[in-house]
Amino acid sequence: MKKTTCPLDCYDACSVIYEEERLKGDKEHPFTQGFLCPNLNGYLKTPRIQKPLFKGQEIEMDAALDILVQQLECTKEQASLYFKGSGNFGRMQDIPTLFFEKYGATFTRGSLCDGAGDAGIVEGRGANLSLPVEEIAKSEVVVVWGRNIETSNSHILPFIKDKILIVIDPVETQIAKKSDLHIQIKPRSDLFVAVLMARFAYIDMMEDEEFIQERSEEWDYFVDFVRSFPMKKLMRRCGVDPNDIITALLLIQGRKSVFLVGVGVQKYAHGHSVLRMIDSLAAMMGLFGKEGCGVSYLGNSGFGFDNPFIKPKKTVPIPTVDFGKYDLVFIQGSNPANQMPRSEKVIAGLQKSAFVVYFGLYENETSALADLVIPACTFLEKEDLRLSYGHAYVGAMPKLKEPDSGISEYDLTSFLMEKFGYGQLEEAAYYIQKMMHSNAKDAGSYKLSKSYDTVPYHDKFYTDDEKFIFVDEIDDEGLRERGYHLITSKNKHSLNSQFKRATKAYIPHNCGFENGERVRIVSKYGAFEFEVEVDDALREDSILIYSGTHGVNYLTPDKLSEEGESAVFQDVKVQLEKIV
Ligand SMILES: Nc1nc2c(c(=O)[nH]1)N[C@H]1C(S)=C(S)[C@@H](COP(=O)(O)OP(=O)(O)OC[C@H]3O[C@@H](n4cnc5c(=O)[nH]c(N)nc54)[C@H](O)[C@@H]3O)O[C@H]1N2
Ligand SMILES: Nc1nc2c(c(=O)[nH]1)N[C@H]1C(S)=C(S)[C@@H](COP(=O)(O)OP(=O)(O)OC[C@H]3O[C@@H](n4cnc5c(=O)[nH]c(N)nc54)[C@H](O)[C@@H]3O)O[C@H]1N2
Ligand code: SF4
Ligand SMILES: [Mo]
Repeated sequence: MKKTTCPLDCYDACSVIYEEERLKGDKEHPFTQGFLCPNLNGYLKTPRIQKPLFKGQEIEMDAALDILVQQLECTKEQASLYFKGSGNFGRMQDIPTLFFEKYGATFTRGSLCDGAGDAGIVEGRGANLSLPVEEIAKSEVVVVWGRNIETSNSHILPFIKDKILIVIDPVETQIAKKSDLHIQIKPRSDLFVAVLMARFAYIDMMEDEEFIQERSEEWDYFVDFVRSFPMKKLMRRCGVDPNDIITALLLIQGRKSVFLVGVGVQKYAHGHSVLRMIDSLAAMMGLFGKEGCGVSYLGNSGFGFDNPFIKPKKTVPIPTVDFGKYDLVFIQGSNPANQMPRSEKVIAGLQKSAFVVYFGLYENETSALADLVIPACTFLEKEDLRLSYGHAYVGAMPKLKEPDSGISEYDLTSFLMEKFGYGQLEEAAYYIQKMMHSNAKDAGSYKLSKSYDTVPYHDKFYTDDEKFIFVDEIDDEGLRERGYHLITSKNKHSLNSQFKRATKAYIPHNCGFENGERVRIVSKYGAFEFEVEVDDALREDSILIYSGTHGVNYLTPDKLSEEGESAVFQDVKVQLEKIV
C-alpha cells in the first residue's frame, strides 16, 4: 500500500492511498477518515497533456526544452515574468524560483486568494495560525462564516457534528440548510455584521475582561470605534434581522466557540478590515488561546517551516499583472486566462507578449494562448511535501510511479540550472528533509507541525508586545455601483479551473429569468453570456457564478485590496440583459 497526500489547493490536504492504479481516502488518517472528494476521485480519469506543443504542433520533450532555452537566451532577463499558480500546492513546486531568480525574471507577490484576510489577521495577531482540528472538535458552537464547508472543506464535517451551528452567508448553502441559525446577510456586509455583534455584546456586557486586561491592546479605542456607527446605519448595511444577531450572540455566550472563516468574506477592497473586525469580536469575547475556541481562517501553512527557496527580489502584484509588458512569460500550475480578474485584459496581455510558456497538466484557456506548452508530471510521479492551511498535519508526498509523460518542476529546474551554468541543485530529498526537519514531529505514522503543540495564541500573540491589537478604524468606501452583487465561490466538482467546471449563471427567482434562458451579464469591467439556472438559495440582490466557470472573470475588477495586494473578485455589481 502506497500513501501520499492530495496536491490540490484545498483546506483538507487529504492523506491518499494509491493502490492498483486507483486513489482512495486513507482510513487511518485522523482527519481524512477514509474518503476523498469528487475532484481527487476524478483525478486519474482527467485527460492530461501528453506531449509538448510548439505553436500548436506536438514535439518531443527534448525539442521543447531546447526551444525554452533558446527563448530564455534571446530574451532580456528584465523582460521575463515567472508566474506561478496553485494548481499543485506541494512545496517543491517553488523550486523553479532558484533558476528564475538567478536568471533575473520578475516574480509575482500578493494573492488571488486569501491575501486580504491574511493581512487583517496579521495586523491583530501578528501571525495567521489556523486551528488544529482537535480544537475544533472540542468546541460547542461552530460559526461558519463565508466558508462553504460542504464543498471546500468537507473533511471537517465529522468534527462538527451535533454542535450548535451558525452560518453567516448570503447564500443558503447546504451547510446553511442544516444549521441551527442561518444569517443570510447582504454580500459585502460582514464588517457591519461583526460591528453590530460587538455593539450588542458590549451593551450586554459579554466581554471577557481578563483577556482584555491581560492580553490585548487598544480596547478603549475599539469600544469608541464600535460605538461610532449609528445603529440604524448598521442595520441597513447588514440587511438582516437584528434578532438573529442577538440569537447568535446568546448561543456563543459562555460556550466554547470557533469561527471557521472562509475567503467569501474578503474578496473585497476592505477584506483585511473584515478579518480584523471578526478577530476583534472573537477577542472581545475571549475566544483566543483557549481549548475549543478560536478563529480559523486559511492559516499560513508555512508558519514555522524553513523555506529553502529564495525570496525573489523583483516582484509585481499578481492580481494586476500586465502580461503584455513582458517578452517572455513562464506560467506554471495556473490558468490565468480564466482565474485572474478581468479576463479581457489578461487575454490581450497574453496575446501581446512575444512568447508564452505554459507548464501544466491540462489544456485550458491559458494553454490555448501559449506558444510553448510543456506537460508537467502528476503528484504521483514526483517527490514533494504538503502543508495545510486548514489543519496541523504535514503530508508526505513520495514518488509512487514513473511518469507517463511530462517533466517535474525539479527536473526542469535542474536542466535549466545546468544549461545556464548556474550550478547544481541538491537532491530533491534534501529540500524536502530540510523543510520537514525544521518544524515537523512524528505523530504515529503521520507528521504534525510543531507550531500547534499548544493551542494557538495560548502563550502569546506574534505582535511586537505579544498582545492582541484591537481594530480602531477602517477604510471602506463602499461599493457605489448599481445592480446585483456577484458572488463567485467554489464548486463541488471543480478545483478552481481543474476538473468538471460549472457552466451556468445562478440567478434568483425575482429577476424574471427561467432555467435554460441565455443572459448577458455586464459589469464595469466586461460582459459575458451564460445559461441561466434559477436558484432559490440566493438573496434577491445577488447572483452566483462559480469559480472556474468559463467567462466569469470577464466581469471582475483588476484591482488590489487595500492591504495584502489581493484580488477583489466580488467588489463589483452586475446587470442582467435578456438575450432574445
Ligand atoms: N471543491 C472545491 N474545493 C475547494 C476549491 C474549489 O475550487 N473547489 N478551491 C480551494 C481554494 S483555492 C480555496 S481559496 C478554498 C476557498 O473555500 P471557501 O473559503 O469556502 O471560499 P468560497 O467558496 O469562495 O466562498 C465561501 C462562501 O462565502 C460565501 N460568500 C460570498 N460572499 C460573501 C460575503 O460577502 N459574506 C459572507 N459572509 N459570505 C460570502 C459564499 O456564498 C460561499 O458559501 O477552497 C478550496 N477548496
Ligand atoms: N471568479 C473567481 N476567480 C477566482 C477565484 C474565485 O473564487 N472566483 N478564486 C481564486 C483563488 S482562491 C485561487 S487560489 C486562484 C486559483 O487559480 P489557479 O492558480 O490558476 O488554479 P487552477 O485554475 O486550479 O489552475 C491550475 C492549473 O495548474 C496545473 N497543474 C496542476 N497540477 C500541476 C503540477 O503538478 N504542476 C504544474 N506545473 N501544473 C499543474 C493544471 O494544468 C491547472 O490548469 O483562482 C482565483 N480566481
Ligand atoms: S477534499 Fe481537498 S484535499 Fe481532500 S481529496 Fe479533495 S481536493 Fe484533495
Ligand atoms: Mo484559493
